[in-house]
Amino acid sequence: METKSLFQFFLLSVVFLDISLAECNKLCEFWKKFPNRTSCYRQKTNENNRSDSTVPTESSEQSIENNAGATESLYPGSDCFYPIDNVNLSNGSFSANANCTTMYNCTHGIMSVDVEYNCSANAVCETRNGVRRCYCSNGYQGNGVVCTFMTNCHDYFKEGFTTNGIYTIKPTNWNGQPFAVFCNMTEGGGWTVFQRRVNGSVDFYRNWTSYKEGFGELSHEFWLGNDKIYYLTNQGNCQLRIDLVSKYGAPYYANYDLFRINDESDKYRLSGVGKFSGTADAPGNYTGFQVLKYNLKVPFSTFDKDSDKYQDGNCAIKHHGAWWYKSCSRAHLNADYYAANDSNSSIRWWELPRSQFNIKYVEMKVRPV
Ligand SMILES: [Ca+2]
Repeated sequence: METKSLFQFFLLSVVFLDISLAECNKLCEFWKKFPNRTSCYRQKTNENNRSDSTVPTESSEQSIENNAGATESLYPGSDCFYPIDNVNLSNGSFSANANCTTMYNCTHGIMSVDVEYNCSANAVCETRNGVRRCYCSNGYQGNGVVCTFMTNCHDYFKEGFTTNGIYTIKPTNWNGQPFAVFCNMTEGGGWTVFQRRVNGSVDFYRNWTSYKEGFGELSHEFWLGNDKIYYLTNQGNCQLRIDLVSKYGAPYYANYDLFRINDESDKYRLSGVGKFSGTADAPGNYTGFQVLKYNLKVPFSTFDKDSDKYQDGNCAIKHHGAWWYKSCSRAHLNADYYAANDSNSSIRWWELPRSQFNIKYVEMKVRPV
């Protein structure tokens, strides 16, 4: 115990007299000869170059150099002890103190101590998997010091959320409150769903305002809303996936490697439809026709707002739906669920094998490319 107290006196001298790292190294070399030695450490003092992403990780040797100025490996594999706060850490680990106002990080036997560590207002101080630190609250992503809103379901997926369900997001540039979306974490994960048809329990024959704002239930049948779809599809490039189940119960899908709509000032025009891949593409006359490409560059229409190119009327009324109608469309995924057999007002996808009409199930979703 006597030798340990003597050593602590030396260590305190290192901190308070600002002894150089080289001298610190010598001290450690000296003390290495003794069993149960404590490690060398440095206190972080200059926060001028503080980064927003410096939660230490086991491989963040670079950040250690930046934070603590410790560029030499003293004792690879050795543990750390910081006597001032009585903190022990194994090599390569890090942990905050009880109220997450100081972060300790042990790398190569050097303990770096960040006394300006502090949780974001949108974070909690918790211990998870044995590591105490700031963790961003639900709906936020980041290192706990800086937390930003999740902007889509893919952000959640990247953070390890792999369960289908309702999550809260705030897309880039969205000025309203964060809102709920349904995330489909299958088929590669991270899909933000914006339309679903299941059994016809929700009426999709609705007006412009209803399609602008959205309707239905996220866990069942719904349209997310054109304003939200605009922001979702304009924060970087998105791909679109449409899952379909035919009237005979067979599943198909259509994938477009780009999907984007414009805002209301341009009538939610379908401004981007990329390359098609998938199974919703019948061999025959329409092979390669790719259905949705027909609607590219076309504005959105509802029964009370005719933006289509159909001279004799309003496609939304003719087909009982709301869509990017031209004159009119190869896809009618917002049309009637309980339409008569093979009716033009039924949910329809022109290239679906065997029958294009009366589709039983639809889910439309986007994900960043
Ligand atoms: Ca018209």
